[in-house]
Amino acid sequence: PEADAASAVPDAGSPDHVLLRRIGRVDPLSLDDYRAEGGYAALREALRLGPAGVLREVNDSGLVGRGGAAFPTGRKWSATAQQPDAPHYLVCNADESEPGTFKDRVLMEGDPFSLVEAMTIAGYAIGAQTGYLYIRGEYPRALRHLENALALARERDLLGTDIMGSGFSFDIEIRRGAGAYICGEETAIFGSIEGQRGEPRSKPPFPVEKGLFGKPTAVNNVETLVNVLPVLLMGGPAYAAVGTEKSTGPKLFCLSGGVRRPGLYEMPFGATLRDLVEAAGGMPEGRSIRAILLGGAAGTFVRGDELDIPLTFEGAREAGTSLGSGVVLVLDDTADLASTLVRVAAFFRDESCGQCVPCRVGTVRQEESLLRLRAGASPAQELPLLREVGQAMRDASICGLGQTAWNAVESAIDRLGLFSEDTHQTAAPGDRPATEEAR
Ligand code: L3W
Ligand code: SF4
Repeated sequence: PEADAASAVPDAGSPDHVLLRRIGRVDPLSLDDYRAEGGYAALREALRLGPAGVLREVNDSGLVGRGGAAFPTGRKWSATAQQPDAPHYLVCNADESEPGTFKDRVLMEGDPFSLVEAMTIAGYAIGAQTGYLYIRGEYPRALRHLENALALARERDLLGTDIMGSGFSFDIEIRRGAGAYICGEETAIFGSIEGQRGEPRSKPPFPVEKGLFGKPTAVNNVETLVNVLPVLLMGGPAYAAVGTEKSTGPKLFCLSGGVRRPGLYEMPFGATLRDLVEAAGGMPEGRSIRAILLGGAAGTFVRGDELDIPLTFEGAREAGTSLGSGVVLVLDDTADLASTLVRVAAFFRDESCGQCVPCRVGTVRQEESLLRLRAGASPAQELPLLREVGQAMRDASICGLGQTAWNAVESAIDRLGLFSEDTHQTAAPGDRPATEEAR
């Protein structure tokens, strides 16, 4: 078997894994391997339950989206299934582009049949006959493995007409992105698939009502879809018992930065940041945690002494941050935070689609101000401007890109004390090293 996906999973083969359990254990190119390890049992169960039964299990499971926004999957699927307009479409958002995110890549490279099976179940539940898999163009190995999986599934009547003799017909088409971050926004994907510019559309109407080609569409992230397999195999209520009441099931965390063993970790919701850092071996000798960026470029910084934050949607929210899609980027005490922020701001300036003014202009102004601050400009002069620009982007941008482009910068200023008058560009008072806690 190809070892690449497993090399990103430091504890590959752990008996505690649900989502990652086949990574490194099966040949990702072999349908026989996949079936020997439990593959296609969930689809068989879905066909036994019928679409309404699948919707019931997914609703009971409490599964929420893993792409960052945590919207209830059962509600999204039920709303799509109920639409009188036809046809219905399924879109798998595999345009994994959030800086620091690599979970979907590992799933697609190391266990591609699981996504094909999960998409088939989703199509069945929402009444779709066609699913589009929109994959990031920079993932050639994942693409190759998925193309192979689709071809083998078709050969064995697991895709196409009359799947497993059930009368249900469904197939999947792959579309590749071309390097634009914005094409991971769910409505920009529609434009990209339809042959238009990949630009976000205003919501409402939500995709469940008017999505791809103007038809009812369910858009789900790769990890969300793959979770549907354990939902059906365990049953919705048993799945809901994993994790916490409001954040159910297992979750993938993309841990990068200064820890000893960065990589992809699977943990049930409810573990703390400390648990995750400890699972990765803590910090190297002599290093402490300066800050942790949760949720990627669109996310927020927390301090190194906030390792008790629970890794749940509600716990993160209560702590004034958010999990996003599961990025945990650890910056040690040698990190140049001002330069990290400039890099984040440059990313948003580059990736803004330019459609709306607050984001198109705001991301440029934000970067300029950060460059001035890094060069020693007075925070008293710059910070009010930066805040005003940030608030305008948050309040008036059409889509999540502009709405979140100020998150990391704001949190670095307010939570880490970066650019504060007293400590200009250094640690804030009370921002103590957390090496001991990290171990
Ligand atoms: C029906 C309603 N559907 C909302 C649906 C909506 C969408 C989902 C979430 O998320 C997040 C953002 C980034 N009836 C509905 C409804 N929906 N109300 O629910 O919707 P929304 O608009 O809250 O968010 P979004 O723009 O889809 C994006 C965060 O992700 N993010 C980005 C991650 C990047 C990756 C990646 O690279 N793989 O995931 C980073 O944290 O901040 O919160 O389907 O249609 N009434
Ligand atoms: Fe485009 Fe930015 Fe407006 Fe989103 S917020 S539509 S990325 S200009």
